[in-house]
Amino acid sequence: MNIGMVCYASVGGSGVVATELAHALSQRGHDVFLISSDPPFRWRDGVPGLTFERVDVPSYPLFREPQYLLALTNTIVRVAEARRLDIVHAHYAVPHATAAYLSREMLAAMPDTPTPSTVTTLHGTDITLTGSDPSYARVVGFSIERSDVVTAVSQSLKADTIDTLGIRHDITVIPNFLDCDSYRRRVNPDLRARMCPPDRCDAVVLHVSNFRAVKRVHAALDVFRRIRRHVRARFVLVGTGPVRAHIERTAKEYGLAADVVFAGEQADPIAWLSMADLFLLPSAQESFGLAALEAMACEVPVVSSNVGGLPEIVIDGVTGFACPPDAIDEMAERGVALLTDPALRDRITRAAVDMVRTRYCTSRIVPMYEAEYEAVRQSRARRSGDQGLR
Ligand code: GMT
Repeated sequence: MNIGMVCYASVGGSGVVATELAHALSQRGHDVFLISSDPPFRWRDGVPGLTFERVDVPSYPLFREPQYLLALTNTIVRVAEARRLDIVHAHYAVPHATAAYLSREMLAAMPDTPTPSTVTTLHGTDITLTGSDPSYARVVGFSIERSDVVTAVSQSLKADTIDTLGIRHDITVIPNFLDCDSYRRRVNPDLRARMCPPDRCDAVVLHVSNFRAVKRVHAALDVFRRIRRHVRARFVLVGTGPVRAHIERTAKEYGLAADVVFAGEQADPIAWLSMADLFLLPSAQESFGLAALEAMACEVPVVSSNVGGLPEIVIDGVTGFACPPDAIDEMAERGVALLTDPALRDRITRAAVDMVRTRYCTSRIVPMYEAEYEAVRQSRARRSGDQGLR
């Protein structure tokens, strides 16, 4: 099939999922055109069957507001016309589902171009935060309803979509995934020694995020502060974003500057995950928690909050520990237990790795998207056949 994949380029799970899906589909023989304002974070050049199509948003002195929705719609129409797209797959509803809808309407009016089917994948804050904001909710809800296929990355997000926007469209849950061959623990001893010099440090506690308020990085720091009272641990934070400066100041105020490392954005997540002993994700909201899944695949036990879709992967006491978001003491207690009790740590990491490998590998999940594409393509072909007969 010819597939247009629309996503944000910024660091974030939806861009990662869209990019990895694009790579996997191209490996399975499809022609995929990734439509975004920049090559996304996980983009790899030179992959046969995979082409990057840039969205240019010109700035004119007349407009104070960048016209992203128009530029994106225009780009989708241009790519669909040139590449005869079968599918336009929008990741993150705001405003990508709307751009997909508008472009399909335009293409339907163009007699010599096939009309693609639209697929919208809901990722999280496009429903729970931005999508349900009264400034956007009606157009977001409308665009989701008009998508040919709607998928959500967890059962929890499906329920939130129905509750917050009243969506009636069928929503298929297709969870996030990772490449199980690449996501294995591969310790880089130099990196480990740099982050945790053996004479001063016994364990690495890790947090990876885009440092937005919803990730509650301050709570992760508070959990680490309590863990530090019992274990000679270092806290490594990978990523960057709006709350980073505040967290750096707080770490200094706590007298923890020597034990807290801000590593910034890192291109090789596996190397960083593989040198860690514990992963903290105390988010206020998390529709799936791809970062937690990646940690589990690399044998890093996870202590997270129990919000949104997190308990679907961090099964409390089985594949990790999922605590109420404000239960800082409980999270610290669980963290200390995992760092000091090897039998507990082994049991949890083994169950987590088994779960990832049986349920969340690319090879299991990507065919679910292909099945949706195929079903919707066939139903569109049937509908246009019926119209031709009339
Ligand atoms: O909402 C965000 O943080 C952005 C979004 C993204 O684009 O990265 O993250 C969401 O999508 C990810 C991929 O499906 C999920 O793993 C994250 O849990 C989800 N974030 C939230 O729900 C806060």
